[in-house]
Amino acid sequence: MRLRKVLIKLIILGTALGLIIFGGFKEFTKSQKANSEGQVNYLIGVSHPNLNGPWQIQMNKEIKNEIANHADTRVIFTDAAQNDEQQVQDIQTLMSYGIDLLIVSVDNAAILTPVISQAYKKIPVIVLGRGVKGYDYTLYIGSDNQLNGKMAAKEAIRLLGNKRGQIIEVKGYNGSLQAEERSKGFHETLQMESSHTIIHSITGNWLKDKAEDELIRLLQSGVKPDLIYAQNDAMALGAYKAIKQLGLKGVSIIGSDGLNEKNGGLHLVKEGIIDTTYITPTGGTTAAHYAIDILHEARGLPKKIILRDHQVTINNVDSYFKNGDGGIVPHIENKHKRVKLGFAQVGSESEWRLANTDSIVSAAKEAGIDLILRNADYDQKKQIEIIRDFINQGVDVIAFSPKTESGWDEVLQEVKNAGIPVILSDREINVDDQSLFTSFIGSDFVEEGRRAGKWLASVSKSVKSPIHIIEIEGTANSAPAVDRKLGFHEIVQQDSKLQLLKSYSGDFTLGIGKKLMKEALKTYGRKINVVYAHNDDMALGAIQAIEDYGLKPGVDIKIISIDGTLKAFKALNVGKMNFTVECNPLLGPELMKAIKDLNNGIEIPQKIITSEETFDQKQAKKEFYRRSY
Ligand code: GYE
Repeated sequence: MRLRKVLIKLIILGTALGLIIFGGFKEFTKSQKANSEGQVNYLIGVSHPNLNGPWQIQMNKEIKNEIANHADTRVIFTDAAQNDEQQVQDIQTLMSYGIDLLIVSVDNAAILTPVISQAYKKIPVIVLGRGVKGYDYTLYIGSDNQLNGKMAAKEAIRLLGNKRGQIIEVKGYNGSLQAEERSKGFHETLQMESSHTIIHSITGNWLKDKAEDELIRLLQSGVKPDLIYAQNDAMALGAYKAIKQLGLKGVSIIGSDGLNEKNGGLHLVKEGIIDTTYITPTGGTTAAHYAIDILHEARGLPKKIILRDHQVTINNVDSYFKNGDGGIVPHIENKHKRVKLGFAQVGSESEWRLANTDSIVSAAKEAGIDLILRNADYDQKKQIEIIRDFINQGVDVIAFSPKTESGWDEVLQEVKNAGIPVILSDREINVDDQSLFTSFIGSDFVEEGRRAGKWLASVSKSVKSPIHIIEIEGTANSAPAVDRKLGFHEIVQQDSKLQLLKSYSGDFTLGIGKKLMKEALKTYGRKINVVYAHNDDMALGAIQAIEDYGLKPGVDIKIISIDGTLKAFKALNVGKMNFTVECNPLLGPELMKAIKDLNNGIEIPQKIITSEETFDQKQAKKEFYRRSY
């Protein structure tokens, strides 16, 4: 069988080489020629929407250079030249060549998502740089585009000063999620924090010439902007050329990408052609790294890698020229001694939390990292004190699971002043200054809430009468509670028969879950059809209260929960719970890997989002024996 597969691959290689000669496909990397005699184990296909953009070309270069280090791996690139249908075809053709993994960057998410979901059913898929709708992929690598837009808006406010500014927005490609998300971040922040107005929003398709032409047309109609926000540097250069041609003065220009090459953002800022850009890593090298890991079936791989964008103005551009596109990377001083990690654990409130603590302790031991783990007993003040102690103890890195989203600015500023990198573990925070932490490792809680809502919507399709829901929320103002509520209601509100009776504010413990359910039963009794609990422990408490009340949990009242702990699987197995959404507590290995990278001066992603499943009673039966927490 294996020989037959290698033979097929060699035939494909022969054909593809033929195609190259006829220019059907972009190119193979040099190393392929060299190894065509050697063992070919893997074939990667890379599909681009448009390869004439400097950013996409940089992405390719990085992938090629990285894959060239793996003699048994070949890569084929395709370029759809900004034709969405062509890109759909390219992916189908790559699939027909039996590629083992697809890397794809997308312009038009709506048109490309279906063919990518199809591919994902068969092989691993890495979505790179520009996203797709939904979650049908193995790994997404890219920037937080909404945050990119938000940063650009804050910069526009800084550049415009007190003037009531008139802004023109030059968007990327219509239908591109990247363009939409940047625009959303830009508009929302501008509205919330200023009285500047976006007078026009035009589309430049990420291209210099198109942006230039569109702007000339607009400016010739007498429009006088104070600032132009272009969603990439190519279009920002087009904007510069347009205003120059029409002799306009004093117009600020913001771009994004920040490449270190001729007409790249770093040079445009240095030469004063544009005011600001954002270094947006292409993720090419990271994608190639993970592609190799995936092909070699590495375990514990994340679902999303969010790369950090760096703002560049005339004030700091030189540091980027000197230190390369990462600029000054937060790193650990005196990197050769054993790393000392201070971990401020939030508490021991749930089964999930206990598994999380174990994972951190064992992973630190395995990684040879000196761990000081202190427990804040679910008290934010105590957690802040523990972090201050870590500064005084001179630890190299601080990591913690923030009890709530707010109240961290002051102590994190002290940590930053002490030059100690901070990694957020499992829960995010709300801070204006994103440089107060280096990275976040954890789950997408909004998506977890959506999955709970989607299950309820799917099992209630045939039901005509109203379905009454009780929600038991986690700790108020904590990231999991805020986001799991958001995601659940985003789905539930789409179906009028799914009706929320009441939301109770809990704290992720079994005891409170039981107490609040008792209260709900006293008020609503048999009217309750569904309980949505933000974690398993509260759900298990609710189950006890329902049984005490004389009803059958899982039968008379459906139980939906989040975490996916062993105790929840036991309840699913005996039919007392109906559905649980996994939230992975085993964050230790990913955290230690990030700390080691920091110790080696490697820039770590802004966010590492874990990969997670969902389990109904049937699926839980299959998975039960493999559950480790
Ligand atoms: O769901 C819950 C714990 O922050 C993700 O906190 C974590 C949550 C988890 O108490 O069980």
